[in-house]
Amino acid sequence: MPPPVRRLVWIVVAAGALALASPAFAEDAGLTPVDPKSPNAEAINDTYWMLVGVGGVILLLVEGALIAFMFRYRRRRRPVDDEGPQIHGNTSLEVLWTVVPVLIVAFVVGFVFYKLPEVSDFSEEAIASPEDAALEIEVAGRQFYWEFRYPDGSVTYDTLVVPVGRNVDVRVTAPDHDVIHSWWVPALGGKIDAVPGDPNRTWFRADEEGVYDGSCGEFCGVQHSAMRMSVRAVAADEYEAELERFAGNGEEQFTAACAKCHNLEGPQLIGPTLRGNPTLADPRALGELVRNGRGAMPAVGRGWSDDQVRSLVEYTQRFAEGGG
Ligand code: HEC
Ligand SMILES: [Cu+2]
Repeated sequence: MPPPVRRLVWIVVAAGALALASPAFAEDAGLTPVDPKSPNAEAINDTYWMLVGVGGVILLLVEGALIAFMFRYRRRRRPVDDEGPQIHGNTSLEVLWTVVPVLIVAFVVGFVFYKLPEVSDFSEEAIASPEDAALEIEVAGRQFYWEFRYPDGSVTYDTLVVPVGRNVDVRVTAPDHDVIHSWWVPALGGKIDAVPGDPNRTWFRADEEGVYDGSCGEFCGVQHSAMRMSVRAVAADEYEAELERFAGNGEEQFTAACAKCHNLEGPQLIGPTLRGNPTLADPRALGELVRNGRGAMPAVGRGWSDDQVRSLVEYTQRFAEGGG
């Protein structure tokens, strides 16, 4: 090889090694999906591994043949302008390389369509009694937090509490004045967009107790990266108590809806540091501010009920005086 080509080869090899090293050393090796903990996530995971398998076999065959042919048919001492044998047509080979890819594609498509219903709908037949009925949750993606409404009217922020082993019917939307977000809890299934005015629907059933992390999967503004959430799957008999712990909890509400832009103490984030601000103790002024926004502050609480403003003030009023 002439020296410039050799140098180029080394640069490509070194860059490739560096590029692969970062995912390899990432926390969870970076390349594989998280362990699925819900039937729909399992179906997605099965599809992923099927594609990795099919793609991997094709990669090995094609690259293996390429490398083998490079050695087998290299020039050796033949002159550069030596012509190889001229071959015209080979019917059985041509039929083979047409039929085999068609079969592979048919297999991939068939597999995906077989798994698809599991990803998108929960099976109503699995619901034997009213207690097994799906828990319907209204999810609103908002700048820059998640608001969860439960059948009993409870509201939680950035934390969704569910009983383990029960179907959860997730109705995902965003308020009309908001932007598009995307619901995404990898261990509990795929992404689904939260579109203003156009509700979407997905589901999950947590197989194990635990806390499953998720985040907004659609760039939605300045604090998009802070728009994280978690699903807490708890034993059925602890569900009520756990929901009560989070529902209407002003501290959770502040952390989700306000703290992404405001410190109570310390440096200014997107908005001013809030300790000592008298608005924090004034339900009318604070309600007015969060429902309408001001200047660069979006209307993070547009549509909030009086109860929601009250739970927030109950928590924030202690910071209005600079003490606390
Ligand atoms: C997306 C970022 C963001 C979020 C979320 C946010 N704010 Fe703000 N906030 C701001 C900005 C920016 C300002 C400065 C507004 C201006 O331009 O006057 C501000 C101003 C304020 C002020 C001071 C108003 C004044 O003039 O005294 C208060 C109080 C306040 N926010 C409370 C809250 C509360 C409570 C929440 C949660 C319900 C919240 N903010 C959520 C960005 C945000
Ligand atoms: Cu978002």
